[in-house]
Amino acid sequence: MKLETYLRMAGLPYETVNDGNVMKAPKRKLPWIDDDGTRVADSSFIIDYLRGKYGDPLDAALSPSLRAQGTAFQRLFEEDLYWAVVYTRWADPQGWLRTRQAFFGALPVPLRWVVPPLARRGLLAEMRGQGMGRHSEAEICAIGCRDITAVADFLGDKPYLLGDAPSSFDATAHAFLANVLWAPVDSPIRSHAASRPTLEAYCQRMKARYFG
Ligand SMILES: N[C@@H](CCC(=O)N[C@@H](CS)C(=O)NCC(=O)O)C(=O)O
Repeated sequence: MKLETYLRMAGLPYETVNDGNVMKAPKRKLPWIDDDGTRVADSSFIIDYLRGKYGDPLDAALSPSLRAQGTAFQRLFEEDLYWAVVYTRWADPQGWLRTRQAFFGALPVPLRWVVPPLARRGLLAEMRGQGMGRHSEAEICAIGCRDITAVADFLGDKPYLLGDAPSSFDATAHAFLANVLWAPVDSPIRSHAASRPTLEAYCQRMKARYFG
């Protein structure tokens, strides 16, 4: 969603191929792109590549200070809130029911029975390796809620994360906030995000502008 948001923000045409097959991906993670035969993996490296090839219509005018703030919030989303969201989707039993259906519901039997527990085991092991998986549910939700508070306080009444104009950092912010707010997985993190109406308004603004 981050990359699709960026592509729309930058006005770059694209076609999504959503076969969910990470084994074809250069780094065994999604997303990756094929641009006229050039394969690039990882959303941030893809955006760097696209900037280099097609120009930088979004961030060219950002001051170093704004860039630094954008980078710090990007890390908050991608390296911290990410793992709290992984917990709500893959570890929490109610969230897992939703995730299993959404990710694996279309698989034929017996894959539909065999693959989900293996994938879940892998995600739980990654969570533990990263460190988030060692915390209690209450602690993980407290971490996620603190991230949400920081984003909402920083966004304030601004239309976009860094001010009046959208920047590439909004691609990350929109992707993560909309996923917390709108994916059908209930959690204290989601309730906390919903309690800050500027976040919903921000996601609606981005959706109307780029996914209208
Ligand atoms: N830093 C990477 C993160 C990519 C990532 O975590 N992708 C997940 C889906 S959201 C994935 O492909 N997971 C499959 C796996 O780990 O096997 C990026 O922004 O592209």
